[in-house]
Amino acid sequence: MQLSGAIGATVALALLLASCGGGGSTTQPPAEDGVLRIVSYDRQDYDADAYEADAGTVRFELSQIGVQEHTLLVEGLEDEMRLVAVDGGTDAGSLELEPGRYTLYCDIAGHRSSGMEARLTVN
Ligand SMILES: [Cu+2]
Repeated sequence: MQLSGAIGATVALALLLASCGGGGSTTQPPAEDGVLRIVSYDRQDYDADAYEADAGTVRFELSQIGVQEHTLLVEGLEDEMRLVAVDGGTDAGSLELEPGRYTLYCDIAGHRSSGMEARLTVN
């Protein structure tokens, strides 16, 4: 009785964590039109912790909800693309990417260190 109660509580906790948006281990694929749409929020986070795309020309679109300005860069490719989203607007760009793992981040002071970073897996 006590044991099954403990298991039930563990399952409930796992379900709660899994359903909790934003902080999980979700991987967001590109939209149907092939564009990888990324939303940034005032809580200094993107809408997913991980994204994926197909190798070749990867098209990015950064949008913003809230009042803070946010950017999107790919680590190591900062000279090739820097998207800036401000005042609810969007910014778009593209990169030629080989298969591999990349890191996306916001370069506004303090944002990356407070968690504004995400993985990008290119297949
Ligand atoms: Cu930011």
